[in-house]
Amino acid sequence: MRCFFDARQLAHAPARELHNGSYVSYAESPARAEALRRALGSVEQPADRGEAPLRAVHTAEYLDFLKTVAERWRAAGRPGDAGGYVWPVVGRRPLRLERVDALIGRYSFDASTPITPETWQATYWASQSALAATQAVLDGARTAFALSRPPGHHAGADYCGGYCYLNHAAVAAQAARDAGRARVAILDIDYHHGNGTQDIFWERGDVFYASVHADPATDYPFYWGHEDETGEGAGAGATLNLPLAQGAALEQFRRAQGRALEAIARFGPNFLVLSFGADSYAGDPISHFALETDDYAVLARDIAACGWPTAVVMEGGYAVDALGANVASLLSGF
Ligand code: SP5
Ligand code: ZN
Repeated sequence: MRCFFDARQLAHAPARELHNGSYVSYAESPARAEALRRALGSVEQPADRGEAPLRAVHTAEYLDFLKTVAERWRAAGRPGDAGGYVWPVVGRRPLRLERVDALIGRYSFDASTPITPETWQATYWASQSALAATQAVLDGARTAFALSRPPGHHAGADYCGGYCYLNHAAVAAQAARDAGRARVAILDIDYHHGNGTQDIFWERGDVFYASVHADPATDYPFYWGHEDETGEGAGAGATLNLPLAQGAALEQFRRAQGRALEAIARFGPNFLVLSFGADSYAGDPISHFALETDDYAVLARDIAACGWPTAVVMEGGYAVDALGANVASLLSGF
C-alpha cells in the first residue's frame, strides 16, 4: 500500500501540555511518527498542492493566525510555546483583538495544543500527506495511507485543539468532493470524538460523518460526540455518533463500527476517509479502551469488505512502542 509522509512533519515538538492540573510532557511526540515510519518501511513524500485545498475547509483568518502566532508570541516577549489562557464561551463574533492571548483564545478550544515556530510547516505537510493519499485513491488505488502527524480531527474550520491544527481528514474528504466524488463518508475510529470534522460538515448533506469513540460524558472533548448530535439543515441525519463506555474491547467496538458501516452503506458513498487513531489500544497511556494489536486487522477487514475506495488518515495513538505494530495490523486488514 502507498504511504505518504514528509520529514518536515517531525519538527513540531511542543514541550508540555496542561493535564489534570499539572504540566506534563507532550503525548503527541515526533517519536510517534518515527515509530510509524519504521513500521511502514517505505514512505513517499507527498506533492505540494498548496494552500487552496486547506482553504476549502479552513477560514483564511484562521490560516493566517496559525502561520503567524508563534512569531507574535515571540514578539510579545513570551518564552516557550504559544498557548492560551482565556476562551470565549459566548460565541465568536468579529472583534478587534490585539493581544496574542486574545487571538489564541479565539482560535483554539483547549490548553493542550501549544503552537511552536515549526507547527505550521508540520501540520501543512501532514495535510499534504493526506491529500497525496486521497489522490492515490482517486487515481485507482483501493486504499492508501497518510502518516498525518500532528493529527487533525479535533481542528475545526477556525480553531485548533486536541493536538490538532489542520483537519487532514476534512481536507481529504473535501478534495475528494472537489475531484467529483459526489458522496463522501468519513468513518472516525479514534478513541476521541472528532469534533472538528463533525463541525466542518455539520450542515453538509454530501459528506457523512460517523464516529465510534469514548463517551464524552467521561472523556475528552466532552462538549461534542453525544448521541443526539445528528447534523442540521442539509446535514440533518448525516452525522452519527456512537459513544462507548470506558473499557470497551473488540466485541463492543466492532459492533459499534458495524452500525456505523451500515449507516454509511445506506448513505451510499463513492469515497471513504478513515480517520484512524490507535489510542483505542489497551496500552494507550491517555485512553481507556481495551483493543489489542490483532484487533485492528479485524476492524480493517470489516471496513474493506464494504468495497469503498478508502484513504486512511492517521489521528491519535500514544503507546509509541506499540504504534507501529498497531498500524501495520490495521493496514494488513486492507
Ligand atoms: C488526536 C487525539 O487523539 N487527540 C487527543 C487529545 C486529548 N487531549 C486531552 C487528554 C490529555 C492527556 N494528556 C496526557 C499527557 C501525558 N503525557
Ligand atoms: Zn484520540
